[in-house]
Amino acid sequence: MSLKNVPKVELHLHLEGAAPPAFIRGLAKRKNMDISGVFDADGGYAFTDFRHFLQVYEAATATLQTPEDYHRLTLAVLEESAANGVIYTESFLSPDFCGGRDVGAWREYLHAIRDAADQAEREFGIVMRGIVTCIRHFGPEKARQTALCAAETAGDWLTGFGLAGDERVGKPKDFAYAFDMAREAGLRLTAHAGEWGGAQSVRDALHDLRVERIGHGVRAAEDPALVEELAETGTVLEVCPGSNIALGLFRSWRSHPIGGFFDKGLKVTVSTDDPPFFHTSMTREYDRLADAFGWDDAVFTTLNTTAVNAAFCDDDTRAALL
Ligand code: ES4
Ligand code: ZN
Repeated sequence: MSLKNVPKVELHLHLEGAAPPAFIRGLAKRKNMDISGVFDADGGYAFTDFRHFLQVYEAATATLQTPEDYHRLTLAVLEESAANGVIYTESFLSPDFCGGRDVGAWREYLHAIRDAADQAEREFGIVMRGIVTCIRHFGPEKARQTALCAAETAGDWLTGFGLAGDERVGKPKDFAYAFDMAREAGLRLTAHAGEWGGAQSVRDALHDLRVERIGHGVRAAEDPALVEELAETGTVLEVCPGSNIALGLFRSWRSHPIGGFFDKGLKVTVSTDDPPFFHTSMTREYDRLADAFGWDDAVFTTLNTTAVNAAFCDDDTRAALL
């Protein structure tokens, strides 16, 4: 049985990372760009580990060069999400890739993405909101410029600010200024932590950036006191099990910590991260979790209610999802 038609809420999706390989191949061909190293023999994305993944991601993203490219990308991504039963999605958007952190250029990219999101809502019934993300391995100065782009466009659609990229580079504290700027602008906050860094990395994101959600957070499982803190503070985890398994962080679905986290009452949600890169979809995530942990519709309803309550949208939008 497939859980394809179960309504799903996704909080952690990188827009460029959701680009179908054929879409990127088509753009590269039209622009006469040679990005053959990006693909494997089957035409999928090819990478060996997380660092290589980030390089391939950036090489594929180099084909996206105009607001119109992002308009088409957003429509394609949302159509695919809706086909998997996703009714609401929060997507990470990167001014680094959309106009090189120039506020004026960023406004044009954001306008195109929003326009595509409005069209997708009318045509496919899926609701999208945006989270501007800075990229850790690009450094704190670029993060500040990214936060300025976010602050200038904050509102009812661009609702959050986040930190992605290589968790092994730098410390959350280096990004505190950018996060303070985003918080001042009314943006809600999340950060990737506890994926390539351990429990201390999650603590640092919580205490130094004061985020209300953590992207991944799965390595908190190594520290029972931190699990306790996550439970007590009601921190929401954007867990992406298929991504973790594809990148070799855990060997199997059954050994993934999401099962134990749920049993302990942590606020867990399920997302795909970068679905074509990890050969996954929201349907596959749900199907594998059902197989691994015996989760039924009641569990998935709990996960989705948690996700709706943790979504960075306004309360009217939230109420329509519950
Ligand atoms: C990421 Cl910068 C970036 N892009 C896509 N997926 C990611 N995961 C962590 N950082
Ligand atoms: Zn991610």
